[in-house]
Amino acid sequence: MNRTARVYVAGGDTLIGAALVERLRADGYRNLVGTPPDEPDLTAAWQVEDFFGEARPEYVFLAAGKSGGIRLNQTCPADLMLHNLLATAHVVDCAHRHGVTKLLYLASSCSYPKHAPQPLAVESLMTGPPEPTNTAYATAKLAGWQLCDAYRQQYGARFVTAIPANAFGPHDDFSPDGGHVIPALIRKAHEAKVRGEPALTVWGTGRPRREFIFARDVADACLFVMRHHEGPGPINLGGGAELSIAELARLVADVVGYRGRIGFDAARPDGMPLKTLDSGPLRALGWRPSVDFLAALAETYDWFLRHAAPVSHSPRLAGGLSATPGKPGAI
Ligand code: GFB
Repeated sequence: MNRTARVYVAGGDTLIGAALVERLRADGYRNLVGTPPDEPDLTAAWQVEDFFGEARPEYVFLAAGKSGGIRLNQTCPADLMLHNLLATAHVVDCAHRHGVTKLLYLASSCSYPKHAPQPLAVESLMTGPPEPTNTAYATAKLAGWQLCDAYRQQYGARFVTAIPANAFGPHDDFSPDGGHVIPALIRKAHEAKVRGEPALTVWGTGRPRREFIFARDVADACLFVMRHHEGPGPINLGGGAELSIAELARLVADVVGYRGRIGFDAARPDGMPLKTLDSGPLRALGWRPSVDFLAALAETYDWFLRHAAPVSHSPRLAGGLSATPGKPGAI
């Protein structure tokens, strides 16, 4: 993939998509097409068709598709599944018909069977049901993987699939209800600190364990996979930072500077008890994550403060004035 190639990051405004656009620009890729705000509505087939006809991308990173944390998966399974199925089908089919050289599709670790052996190896995909809290989204991501493989089988398309661990970083969704655990806890710990609350409540028992990967490392791994992995079969992108939710909550509180008590709401779902990836194949190809986990948490908090923190959290404005007229204390 040379630096003059026309490269399209589908979902350039997503957590991983934004990191990919930043990385490609930093690496001197001058012909990025369809970057926000010029991206078509991927749920509208005619818009995707027109875009591919005009922009004629040679390489595609398919990072598009709505996603969210455990709660959003429970409250909006139809939205998440439909958006991912439509966006993926439209981009993969257009990529084929418009002669894209290579496409990298980003699936999700929640597609693994809930009780598969750990760390999760790609051979265990579709050997059992996924975690019930995210079955719809997980199924859409499995369909995306199978669709890429089907185009490979029928047309010899160089469409490969990568499965990242739980990603986090700048451009994440910091909404306390819909976001993933790291951005949600950063927001909650920050708000608890600003309001001087004695305790921070974490969902679930705190016992589940997750492997996390920083978005910038995911972008780095995606470029590596685009250059060095041809499949068949998907490849895991593990970040190597594995810890319990209770340990994570303590680290986030430290990074944010929250000194209060941490409590657990066991009435909330834990989801998968353990979710770690077997990244042996990627390591064997020579890729390793490079960003230290604690430094990545601190950078993510800093990004939150500069881009997503409620303005009303400055002590002078608390309790009344807001950035959005008529909506007290909201952004
Ligand atoms: O990040 P998260 O929503 O994703 O939750 P999953 C991880 C763990 O953190 C769960 C706990 O055990 C949650 O109960 N947790 C504690 C919290 N406090 C919070 C909080 O304030 N917000 C959130 N969100 N979690 C997702 C899938 O599963 O993984 C998605 O639902 C996607 O579809 C994503 O695949 C990568 O790891 O449980």
